[in-house]
Amino acid sequence: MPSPSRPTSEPLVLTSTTLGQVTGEVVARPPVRLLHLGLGAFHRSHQLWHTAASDPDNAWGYASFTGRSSTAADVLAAQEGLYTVLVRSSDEDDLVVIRHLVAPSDGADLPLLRTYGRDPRVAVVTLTVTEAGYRLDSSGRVDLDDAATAADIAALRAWREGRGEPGVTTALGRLVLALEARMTAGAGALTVLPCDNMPANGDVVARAVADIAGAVSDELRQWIVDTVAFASSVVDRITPATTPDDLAELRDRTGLVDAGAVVTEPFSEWIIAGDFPAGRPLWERSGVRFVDDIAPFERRKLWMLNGAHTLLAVCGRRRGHTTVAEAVADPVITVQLDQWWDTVAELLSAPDLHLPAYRASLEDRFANARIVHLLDQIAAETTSKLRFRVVPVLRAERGRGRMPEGCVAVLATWIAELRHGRRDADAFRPAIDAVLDRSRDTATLVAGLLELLDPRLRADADLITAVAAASDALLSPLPSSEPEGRPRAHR
Ligand code: CS2
Repeated sequence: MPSPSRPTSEPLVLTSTTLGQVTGEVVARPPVRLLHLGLGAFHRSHQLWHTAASDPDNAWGYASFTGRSSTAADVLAAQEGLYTVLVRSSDEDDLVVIRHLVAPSDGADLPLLRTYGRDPRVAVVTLTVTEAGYRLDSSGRVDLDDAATAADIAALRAWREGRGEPGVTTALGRLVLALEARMTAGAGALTVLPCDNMPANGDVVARAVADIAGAVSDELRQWIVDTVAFASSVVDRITPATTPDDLAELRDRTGLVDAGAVVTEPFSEWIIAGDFPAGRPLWERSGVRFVDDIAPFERRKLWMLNGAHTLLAVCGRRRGHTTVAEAVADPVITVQLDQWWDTVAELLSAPDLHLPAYRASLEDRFANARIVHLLDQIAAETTSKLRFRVVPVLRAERGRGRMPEGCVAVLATWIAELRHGRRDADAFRPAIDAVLDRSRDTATLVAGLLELLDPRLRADADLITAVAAASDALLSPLPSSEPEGRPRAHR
């Protein structure tokens, strides 16, 4: 019996064959010379986009590993790693199919990771694992007592002693595993290039990797310190989670089904400082800047953009807003935002920062309502984010003897929302719950939560008083009964 034929109108999945049919070209793919940990939407809209835009000769392909879930790798592998970046300005969409994701891979596939680690042609490992993904303590060091990190160290030790496959789960544990494979193979130097929103991210990761490796073996630690280059980078491109509507729209426009597509804004920035002993793509062809001193650019981006984002997520949601564009259309929020930017701008002093233009461009970018950037997405991992985005501004201001209203407002609102029972995804949730449960008065509660952000804040009695008063002022009258779930000692 003949098999039923597919209806001709059924859209085809994006692959090199279907793309070739649509464009009439043979779709060439580069060899793998770049590794990535954290195959999410941002990696697709940023590092992969820049690599594709700067590599007309197809010399630099990526093998990119997912984090905790294999979903993105499964989806992209079914499309041979091809996917579309939909660049969405305030009035039009531009589409580009990226061919540089050669091996979308499951992060749990450790033998594959080791294979790439051993390959001397691999020259750079980039990371986008989120601030919380590094599992740092409040002093910025990797927390070796953290259960997952400790388990990885034990697994890496057992692996070096020849006892079975290592079941390593953390991003840094996997990075150390790849480096161990490289050392053992004698494959030579490469560069680790973190692309997460942390100041001095190269130095932070270098120290964390050395600490983990040192707990595994002195030889490994020494090899890493002597051989591996750690570069720092500032990355910027607003990339909200792709929605089913985006995918449907794309299918209607191209006739191809692309479940790996990402939507992003036209703006993109990548600033890098560091050495590349094994080479790198000519990323500058796509506008990437290489600088000697990255610190001023880090502060500008983390404080002006990310700090403002966290302010919008915390204070905007409290006012009932759902997206960034909605929040910045609210005059109450714009007053807070302007106050925040004024404070930050005063602290940023370096030539070359072009602050008025930078701020004006942020206003435009945030107001682009065609980029549906959910405040809930930004609110994930607020504790880690506050550490890098708000606390440095707060400490600089307190050091000058000032009580920065913008910082106090964000912290007080964050705390008021926690007291109201808001539960966003946060690696520090157990610690937050412990503080909420044990604190009998607002000042103790505020001191405990500020201590999670930076232990030095606990000693600042004036700050605690200011945040506690602002937080109390935000609390609506207590509900008559306990909310469902866990009982709360204090709110
Ligand atoms: C955002 C960032 O979710 C967040 O915390 O602040 O992802 C932001 O969109 C990017 O850093 C923009 O470059």
